[in-house]
Amino acid sequence: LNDETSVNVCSGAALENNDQAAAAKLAKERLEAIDNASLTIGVTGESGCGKSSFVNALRGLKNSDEGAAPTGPVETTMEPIEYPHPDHPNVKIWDLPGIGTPNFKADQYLEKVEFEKYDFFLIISNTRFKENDAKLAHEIQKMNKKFYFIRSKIDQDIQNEKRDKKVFNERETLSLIRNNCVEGLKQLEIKSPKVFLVSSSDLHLYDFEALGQTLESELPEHTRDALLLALPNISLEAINKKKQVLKSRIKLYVLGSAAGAMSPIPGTSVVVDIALMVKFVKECQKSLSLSDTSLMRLSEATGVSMEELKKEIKSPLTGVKITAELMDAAAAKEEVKQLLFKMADALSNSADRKSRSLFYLKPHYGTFMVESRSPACFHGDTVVGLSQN
Ligand SMILES: Nc1nc2c(ncn2[C@@H]2O[C@H](COP(=O)(O)OP(=O)(O)OP(=O)(O)O)[C@@H](O)[C@H]2O)c(=O)[nH]1
Ligand SMILES: [Mg+2]
Repeated sequence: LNDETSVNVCSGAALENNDQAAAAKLAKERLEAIDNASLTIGVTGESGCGKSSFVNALRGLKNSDEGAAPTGPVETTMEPIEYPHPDHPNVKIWDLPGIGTPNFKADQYLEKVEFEKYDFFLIISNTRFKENDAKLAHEIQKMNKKFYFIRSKIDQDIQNEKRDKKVFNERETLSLIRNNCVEGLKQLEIKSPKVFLVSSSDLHLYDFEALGQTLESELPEHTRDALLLALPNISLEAINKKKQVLKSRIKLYVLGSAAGAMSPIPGTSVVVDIALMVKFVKECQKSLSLSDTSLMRLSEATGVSMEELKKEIKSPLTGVKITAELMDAAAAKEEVKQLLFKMADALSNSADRKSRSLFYLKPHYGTFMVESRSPACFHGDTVVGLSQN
């Protein structure tokens, strides 16, 4: 089930039977499944091709940042190392040693790096298509695992061509590089090889965005959304995708926040813990680089100062510490009440009109008190979910 359908099932079937507690339980289970979705990516290729630099870029870090995978002009990564995403630790990126190095000979490479544990591989190559690239692609395919081929350090190729050619055409250069990789892979009988040209120091240029789109279309829903939220905020499109994923979760959080707290007797008060609400807003903040730490990382990775970034960002969540008290205060604002009322209304509309339900909430020492009220009473209270009416 995707988020939309599972909410409809929750708020439809369960609410039609006037069983809000069951609806809330379903939503909570769905949220737990989202939390538990994890993705393990293996970044592989020859020594020095730029694997560790790409791992850092994927995690929104510069090579010089604290916690970044070590990089360098000589062989650096000697054993497989796991790098969880700093804001989304369920996305695990493994920086693998170079294939063909003395400790990781080509013929035993995949066994040694324990290939089974990766959901898919990113094969990195920084030169013309070579024997080890072919070996890796062939072996990964034999193991029934997926891979995407990344031609790295494109900025260097562009620079070299500019220096060496009288007439330089960037598009032709890029197409030449891409074709070389595609042809190399086709010779391995890989039908429609996926090749992406990337520069880890300038992710917004070339094919990084296209890599994100391909992964989005090919990954299963759970892991796809986990990855989408973790990808660096390098374009408006990336941010809008995140917005869609987060938006689709709002209804689940609204319903799920009431799990286990629904009153079995219609018309009596129940209490809803707002910890889940705080968790969701924090998730939005991290995914959109709005917390101070993620904003600082974005500033370092892009070279745009914190001040400039803050000037451009319109979100009221920018740099704010999200606490239960803050959520209480926010929920008391008139415009938030209106918004929450609309949400409650939209949710209850998905149930049978006859059993149409509204829950009314008011802040209560870090939790929300939920009470059944008639809609006429709503103006004095904070509305968050659904309730019997
Ligand atoms: N110009 C440019 N340099 C890059 C890029 N990616 C990596 N490099 C440089 O290439 C060198 C090797 O990069 P690493 O990321 O350490 O390569 P690696 O594949 O992890 O190397 P090993 O761990 O030794 O196998 C470093 O000096 C990086 O700064 C890139 O996209 N553009
Ligand atoms: Mg390395």
